[in-house]
Amino acid sequence: MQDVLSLAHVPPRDGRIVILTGAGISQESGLETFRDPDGIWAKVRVEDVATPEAFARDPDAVHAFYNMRRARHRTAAVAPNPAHLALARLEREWPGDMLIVTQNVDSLHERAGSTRLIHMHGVHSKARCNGCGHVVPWDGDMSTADECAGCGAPGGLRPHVVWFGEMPLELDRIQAALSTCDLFISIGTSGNVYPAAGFVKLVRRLGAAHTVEINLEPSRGASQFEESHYGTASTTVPAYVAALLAAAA
Ligand code: BV8
Repeated sequence: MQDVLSLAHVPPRDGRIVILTGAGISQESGLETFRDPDGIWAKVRVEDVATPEAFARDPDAVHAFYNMRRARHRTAAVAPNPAHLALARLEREWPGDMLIVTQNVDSLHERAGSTRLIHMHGVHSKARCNGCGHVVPWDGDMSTADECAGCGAPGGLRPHVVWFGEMPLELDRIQAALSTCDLFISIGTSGNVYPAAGFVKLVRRLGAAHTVEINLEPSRGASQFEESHYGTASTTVPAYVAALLAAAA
C-alpha cells in the first residue's frame, strides 16, 4: 500500500515544478553517495580526482576513478529505484511543467523514463575532448591513449563531468526555470556544493515558489525550506508524488 504524505502546500494545477536531485536519490540503487560516512570522499580526495588540476597532474588516476564508477554503474544491480520511477510518473501525470536538475552523473533518471532533465554536473556516459570540446557517448573505460574523433588530438579525452572550479552546465536554463517555478523540491542532496546548494535561496529571493526538502536527514540548508519530509528516497518520494497528484486531481 502506497504511503501518502500530508502536504503543507499544493501548487496550482498548471504550476511549474523544479526538482533538484543529488546522490541520495541513487543510494538505494547501489551507487555510493559522496559525503556519507562510507561515501566516495571518505575513500578518495577531491583534489586527486575531481579537479582540472588533478587531471593535468595525473590523468591516469582520474581516468581510473571514473572508469571504476562507470563500470559500477554498468552492473545489472544498479537500476532505477522507486524514487526515480516516481519522478518519471510525476512528469507523465502532472498537468503543469516539470524539470529535473540533477547533480548526479548517473543515468538512472533517464532509465526510469524522465525526459525533462538537466545534468548540471555532466554525465558518466560521455567523453569530451580537452582540445576541441567535441562530446561523444562513452560507456567503456577511458584512457590517455584514446583520441578525439573530432580533432584527433592524442590523449585529449576527459570524462564529460563538471569538476570543482569548473562552471556547471546549462546554468542559464536552470536559473530561468528556478525564477518562474511554483514549487521547488530538493531530493537527496546534502546542500554542500554550490551553486546547486544556493538554488533554494535563489528561488525564495526570485519568486513565489514553495520550497520542499526530501532527504534522509536535514541537509546543510534545511532551515531554508518551508516544508520537509525525511526518510529514504524510495519510500518518501513516491509518497510525496502520490499526495501531489491526488491533490491536483
Ligand atoms: C563552480 C563531479 C564557478 C562529478 C562534483 C559559491 C558559489 C559558487 C561556487 C562555490 C561557492 N562556494 C564554493 C564554491 C566552489 C565549489 C563548491 O561548492 N565547493 C564546496 C565543496 C564548498 N563549487 C564548484 O566548484 C562548482 N563550480 O563554482 O564554478 C561558479 C561560480 C559561481 C556560479 C556558478 C559557477 C562545481 C561543483 C561540481 C563539482 N563536481 N562532482 C562527479 O564526480 O560526480 S560535486 C559532487 O557533489 C557530485 O556532483 C555531487 O552530486 C555533488 C553534491 O553532492 P550530493 O549529491 O549532495 O551528495 P552528498 O553525498 O553530499 O549528499 C547525499 C545526501 O543524500 C545526504 O544528505 C544524505 O543524507 C542523503 N541520502 C543518503 N542516502 C539517502 C539519502 N536521502 C534519501 N534516501 C537515501 N537512501
